[in-house]
Amino acid sequence: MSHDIKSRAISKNSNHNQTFGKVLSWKYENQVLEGNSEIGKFRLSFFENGIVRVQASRFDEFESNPYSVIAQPESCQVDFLESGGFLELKTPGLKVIVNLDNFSLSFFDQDDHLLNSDDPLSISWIGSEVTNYKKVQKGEKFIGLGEKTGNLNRVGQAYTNWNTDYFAYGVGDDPLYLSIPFYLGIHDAGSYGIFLDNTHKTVFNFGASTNRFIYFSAEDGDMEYYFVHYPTPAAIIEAYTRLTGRMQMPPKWALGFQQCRYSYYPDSEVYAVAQGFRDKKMPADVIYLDIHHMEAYKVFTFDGEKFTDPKAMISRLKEKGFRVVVIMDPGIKTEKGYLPYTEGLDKDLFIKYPDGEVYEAQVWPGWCAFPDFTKEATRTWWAEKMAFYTEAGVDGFWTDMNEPASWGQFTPNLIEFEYEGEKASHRKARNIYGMQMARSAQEGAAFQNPNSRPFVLTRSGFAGIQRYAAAWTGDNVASEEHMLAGVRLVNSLGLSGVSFAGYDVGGFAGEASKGLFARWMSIAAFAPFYRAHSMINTKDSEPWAFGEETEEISRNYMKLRYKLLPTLYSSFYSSTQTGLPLAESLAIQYAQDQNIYQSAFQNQYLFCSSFLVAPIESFREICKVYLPKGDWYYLYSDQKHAGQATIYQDCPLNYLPVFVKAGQIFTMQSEVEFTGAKHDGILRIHVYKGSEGSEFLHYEDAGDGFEYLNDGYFKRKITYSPETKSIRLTQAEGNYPTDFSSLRIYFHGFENSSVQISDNTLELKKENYAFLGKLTEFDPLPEHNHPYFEIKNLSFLEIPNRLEYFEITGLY
Ligand code: NBV
Repeated sequence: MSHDIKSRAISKNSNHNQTFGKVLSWKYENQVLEGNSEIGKFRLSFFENGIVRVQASRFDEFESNPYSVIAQPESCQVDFLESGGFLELKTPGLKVIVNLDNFSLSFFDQDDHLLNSDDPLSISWIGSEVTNYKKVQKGEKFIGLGEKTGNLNRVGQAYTNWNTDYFAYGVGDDPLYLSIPFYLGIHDAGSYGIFLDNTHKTVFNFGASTNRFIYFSAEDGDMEYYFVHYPTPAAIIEAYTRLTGRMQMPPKWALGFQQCRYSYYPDSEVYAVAQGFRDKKMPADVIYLDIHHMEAYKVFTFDGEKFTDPKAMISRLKEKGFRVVVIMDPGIKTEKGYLPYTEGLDKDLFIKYPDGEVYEAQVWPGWCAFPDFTKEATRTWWAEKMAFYTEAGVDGFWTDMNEPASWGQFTPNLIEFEYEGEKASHRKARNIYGMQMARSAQEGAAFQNPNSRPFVLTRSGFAGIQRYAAAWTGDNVASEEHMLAGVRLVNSLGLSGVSFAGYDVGGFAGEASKGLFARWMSIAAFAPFYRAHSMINTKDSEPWAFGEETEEISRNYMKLRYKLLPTLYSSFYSSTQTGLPLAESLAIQYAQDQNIYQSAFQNQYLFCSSFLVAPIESFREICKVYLPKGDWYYLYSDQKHAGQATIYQDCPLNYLPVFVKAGQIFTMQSEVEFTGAKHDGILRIHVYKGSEGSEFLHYEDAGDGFEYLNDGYFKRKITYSPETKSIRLTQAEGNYPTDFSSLRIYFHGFENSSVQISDNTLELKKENYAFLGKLTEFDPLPEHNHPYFEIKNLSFLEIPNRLEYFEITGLY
């Protein structure tokens, strides 16, 4: 089947559109269809029942991305048939029809509903740029694509994937720092996902300046995409993360509050800030060292004047329950005698021009060379260098400027990268560079501290970055619109495999008002990654720096975050197993509900499956919230609302609108100062009556280390079933001795005065609580009678956690 495709393709005039053309030959074998068209070759391979990879090239060899997809094709049953001018490939979940006339593809679900089809223009090239044109289905919406600004539904917008350092970006600007060419299409007949697996600059046009088609294109390389179909968006995201991998279990401290600043120095200031949290009784776990920790911005150095004894400083911080995360920029100062530079030269680890000269550009340290993280030897070397920080006691790593950024913001395309031995120019390697730096940081952390879970935070990345790092949305701005845009960015990252994500609370550039900061702290308590950060030369921005009211509100939501740790930790664990995000755009569970795409409601999301968070500007006192199907309880009063309705909700600054989904279960613990601090040993289980039940997987482990990969965990299912009117806790699995000695179950919305456990009837301690309507003190879910604010029908009973399993019945 070998044709001289290369010469054929290149001999043509490349300035006009060149379509893939008729299929001339084909062969089907073992889940793979391969063939040739008039100008190129193609391959369709099934990875599993609901995933097919499509490749089209004008060259003899397909070109591929060695970084993103880690899954191998699984064997699955594919029925193949040829009929007329068409080929049909069908698994139990997906059918693909190839039109031999123009290589246009159509995808159907198992019931023959059309999910997606190519425009007759199908795949074509203009010069090296390759594009796939697709028809728009009835009612089709497009969501995802990772860190992209704009609306939840991306219809009418076009986006570019080209990792870019963009200080103080606008809320509609593109491209930003991190690219994930994966989106979901949702329409009347169903949903699907497409992952364009090409690291070059790519474009996704969802109907900007054209009404004929949507398309995605790559500046160079092959057309290679994965078409994913399962019956729900959740199952599609699970499948996408089977391909590109999932987050690893982070250390528990990384779920706590993190305080950053560009930059805290000297060491006395770092202590003072850390102590501030303890004095103010605001729980916190992490403090950051930004670029001023270094001598002349040279990575792997400490400024000896500002930080006289980093090791002693870090160990003192640890005594207070603080971890230190340190920034690492890729640029290495080209200074004679500076070891990382001379070693990099000697070992040939830097990015070079094609003639072998080391590429240099300016960043913080001045002229710099850039480690080639697409080369294994460089990653290993960097990982070894990280001993400098880990020996001082640093626990986490923050990879910044890894787009890579440089002054001038315009990297020459001819520079060369190793790209795992394939060699690639900047055009192909740029988008993958940041992810490979994050990978190196993760490998370094693991290499230096083999018994600790790595924590890496990255600014830049590509599809699959979730395997190596958490991501934050870069240099946002202290504005109301940025606060809401950040929520959408994080939700969109979650649709694209990145569960562990957040934004700079308070806004990096500019200065937040008191109200804005308070609201941002409240919303971010419901973000997977919870960190405040701000720019050099702005006023103090710690949560106590904005006056009493802001301090109070911040503290309330920080405490709530820590009380919710059992739920958060369990949800992180679930996300490592499923790839589903912790902050779920409503489009995941309510994709077919048109209301959720409205601009007034598109920021709403479910957090840890139970909480519907309705982010709202700080200046509003009342807001419109859309509650999808089901019933919903207002978190602070248990007031119940019927779903599929818009409600008007009071949203004074101290109460962020949050609702609990009826039928859900979540867990809480007592207040703590930091994640590792001892709580009172009672696990509070909150159950909300609903017509649909749910299952909550309670998960615990040591919070760090790798014993959990053996049997060092404690997990059990807590199920609420309205059909059997029961709550059931299964027998715990694993060998981790749970941190909780007793359980307390809170019933929300039930009318019982007693419940049955096995044969015993237990009286519920039911008080006749009254909602007094005055939200003067913040205590969602109060445990004791409270003078101003109480929850109706709140009752509890305590039972030992060691019971094999138990069931509570007779709930009504
Ligand atoms: O290292 C300084 C900053 C950092 O604080 C910020 O979070 C990064 O996004 N960094 C960018 C470099 C310069 C910003 C103006």
